[in-house]
Amino acid sequence: MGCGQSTPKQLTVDSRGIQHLSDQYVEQFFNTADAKGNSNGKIDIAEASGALTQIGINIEKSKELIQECWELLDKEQSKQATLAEFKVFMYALINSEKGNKARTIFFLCDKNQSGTISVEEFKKVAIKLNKDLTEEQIIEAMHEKEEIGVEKFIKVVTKRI
Ligand SMILES: [Ca+2]
Ligand SMILES: [Ca+2]
Repeated sequence: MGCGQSTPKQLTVDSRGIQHLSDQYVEQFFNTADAKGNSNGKIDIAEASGALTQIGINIEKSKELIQECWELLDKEQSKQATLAEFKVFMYALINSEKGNKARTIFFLCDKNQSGTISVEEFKKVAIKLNKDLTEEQIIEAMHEKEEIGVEKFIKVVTKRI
């Protein structure tokens, strides 16, 4: 299960097997890290990594995954994350697996942490991952469902057409 093998008290696992960090913990961590730095309402990857260590993630072992996750999130390459971005970063990271980019992208898109993403979000990311995927194929894959889970998402986006 991703890089969060142990289950520290800040982590909970829902019925789908998806891990969640308490909002309170993430916010507290963010504010403390930002206050130690320049209090500009943003933290950088080094500051963010402190939270990973606290919840038992080995930063050295997960280096590539952290880098990939951060790069996917930080589209303007500002090297800084707001609280909202940091929340998504942590959520995606604790549920990611090394070498499974589709999985990381899914969780980065699942901003409300429901474990599913909508058709609109799905279209955005699926096309990014697999340029051969047409809108019709995406809609067909959704079977008119409004939301799609991670297993189904990976199956569709990694399918070679
Ligand atoms: Ca800062
Ligand atoms: Ca969602």
